Amino acid sequence: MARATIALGSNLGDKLGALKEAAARIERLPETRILAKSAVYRTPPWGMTAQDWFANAALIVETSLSPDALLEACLGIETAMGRTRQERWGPRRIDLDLLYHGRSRRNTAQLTLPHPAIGERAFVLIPLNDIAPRRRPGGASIPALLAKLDAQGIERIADAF
Ligand code: A4P
Ligand code: MG
Repeated sequence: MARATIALGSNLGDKLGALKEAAARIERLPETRILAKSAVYRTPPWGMTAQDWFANAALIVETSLSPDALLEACLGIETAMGRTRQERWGPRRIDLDLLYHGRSRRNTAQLTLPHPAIGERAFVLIPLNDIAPRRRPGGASIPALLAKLDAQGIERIADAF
């Protein structure tokens, strides 16, 4: 069994509904249960800014799925929820990023762990802080990382999903 952390994002249609549906689908994965969920945040679009705002959140699971199997399962949930891959960073009903899987470290074309961009994105760090405040992505505390980022316009919109 390992603990894994997943970041969720949605910026199409019923965003909070999409986060809830994704969590329900994660809960139904074999040998996987959710241990903790963050609050839900409204975040300005990052990367490709000419798109709607995102609802972002994060959760921790306990799972016996391997990193590759869990990534595969997450990509399967994205597809089942109607995500079609078009432009990079473009609009999506659901995006699931694997932030951590136990102590796994790897860098392959398929999967990089820990996720390489955690420390650069307030929309990931703020939900992560709800469920894992002692994490130190890249060796720095979450507050220290956030102090260097633009977290303007990020707003808590729901206590749970
Ligand atoms: N991949 C490698 N490592 C991982 C990992 N740790 N977790 C590979 C998940 N996937 C990983 O991802 C492309 C490939 O990355 C996957 O097939 C997997 O094998 P993708 O989800 O198809 O592509 P993407 O999401 O369009 O690109 P990318 O670079 O992952 O974008 P991001 O970083 O996910 O950014 N603004 C706000 N406010 N909130 C957001 O959530 N999200 C994005 C997408 C842009 N702007 C945003 C938000
Ligand atoms: Mg992604």
